[in-house]
Amino acid sequence: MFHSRVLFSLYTLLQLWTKATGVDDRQFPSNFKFGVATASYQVEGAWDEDGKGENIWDHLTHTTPDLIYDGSNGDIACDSYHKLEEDLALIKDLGVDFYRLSLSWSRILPTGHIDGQINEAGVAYYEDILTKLQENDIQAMVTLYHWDLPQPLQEHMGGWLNDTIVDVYGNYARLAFDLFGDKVQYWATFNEPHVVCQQGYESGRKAPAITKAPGIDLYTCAHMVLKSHAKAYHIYDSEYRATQKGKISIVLNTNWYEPVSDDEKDLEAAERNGQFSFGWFANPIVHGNYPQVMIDRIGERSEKEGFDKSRLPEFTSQEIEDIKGTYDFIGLNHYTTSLAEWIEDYEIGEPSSNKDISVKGSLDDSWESSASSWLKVVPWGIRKLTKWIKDTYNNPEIIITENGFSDNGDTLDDPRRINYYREYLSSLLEAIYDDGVNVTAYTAWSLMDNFEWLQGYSEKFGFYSVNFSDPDRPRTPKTSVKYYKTVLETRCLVEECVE
Ligand code: GBH
Repeated sequence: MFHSRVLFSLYTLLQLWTKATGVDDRQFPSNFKFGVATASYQVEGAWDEDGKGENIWDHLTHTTPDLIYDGSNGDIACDSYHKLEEDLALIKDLGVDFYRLSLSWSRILPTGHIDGQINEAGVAYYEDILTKLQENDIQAMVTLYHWDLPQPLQEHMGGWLNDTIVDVYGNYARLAFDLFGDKVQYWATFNEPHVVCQQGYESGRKAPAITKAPGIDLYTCAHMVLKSHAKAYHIYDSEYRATQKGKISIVLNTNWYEPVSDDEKDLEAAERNGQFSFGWFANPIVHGNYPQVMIDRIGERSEKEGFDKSRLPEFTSQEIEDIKGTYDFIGLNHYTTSLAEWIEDYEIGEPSSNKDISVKGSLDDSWESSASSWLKVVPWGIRKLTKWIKDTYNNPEIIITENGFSDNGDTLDDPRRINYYREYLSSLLEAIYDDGVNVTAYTAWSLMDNFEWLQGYSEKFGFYSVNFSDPDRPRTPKTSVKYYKTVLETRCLVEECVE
């Protein structure tokens, strides 16, 4: 076929180019795993079918479509709810070791509550995916919460601001372990709590888009999320681990924060940035309690602002113990790097989390761009970041749970995506072999183009292109499919390393 020949020669060219650009020629360890990811709201569609309840993304996109770049929503998305066989064929074709997906809470429990109705059709859908993955020897990594909270829990309880959500979430988690745990090798309790809380309850760039108490609500949210995470971890640990033998943790996102200079103050600013983003969650989970720099700074500022206690909630010593150690690995979503520069602390006034951090962030103009304003191609960042995690958090097992590149999807030929993967994976090989970082698996984002939150369908991260104007939502492979397949087959990034 003419088409595939063009793809093939392009690929050969890229391989040749590889030799010239110093891509690492070592092979990934034999037990290293590769996967690919999606998330329920971004791909499933069928937003009100077969008994599914409304969630905060259904609600946000329907009530304030102006917030979404193209006024779109996830009502149909990739229609994955109806295209299980097709999706499975794509996953199989890639040759991945595992597939990372998330459960739509309101598809399983329409009200969010365990004592409401369990939606059998929703359960059957996930049952079906997981069974088929198992039949095909593909492991499952399942995220319990990738941002789609049942709307009733938002409306009647205030979502992640209300303490009672800890038990409500715990019950949902137990049900999921109970129903699906025999087919799940990796569980993630939450996807990116930083985004859930900072964007959901401060910047307003994610549902429920609540912006009314900056510098306060996001910390309350994180407090509840951490307690909910620990709750689910302990339920799994005490009730399911022995029989189901999976691993469970949380997925945290962070940039690498590169100091703008080697001035002591910029180094301090970059470290503080990392503590306020990754450390906010990693410190309680690995070491117990929030990072000291957060406790100190938010405490001091709160006092000066006239609060009678810190805006950062305090854990009881029992809670600190409950949360500490609740990880079997660290799930890391990493896409990009930003620069961190020391600045004078913001003056006391209206609180905000940015003022608490007081670091000036920026991007380097020389870094290659993508279709997402925040995403620059900075491959060495993943090496520095994983080394920092190794050194700061007791050398944990790290699983890269997301990493990927966006373009605007003009063509099926996506050499810039291929380049991104090659360079980031090359840097990861250096982290593994030269820095001794214990990275055991890697997940590309994403299987296919999908609903990119406030960016709607304008930024594409997929290996497969989806035609969103066709009611059938046909999927077509991009050039990067062939690239990722070859990486997975050879477990390496250059031709020469394979005998
Ligand atoms: C991931 O987050 C998500 O898990 C996934 O669902 C998503 O599709 C993927 O990224 C690609 O975006 O709103 O301009 O302030 C990645 C971490 C953190 C990156 C928040 C974007 C906000 C940019 N994200 N960040 S902005």
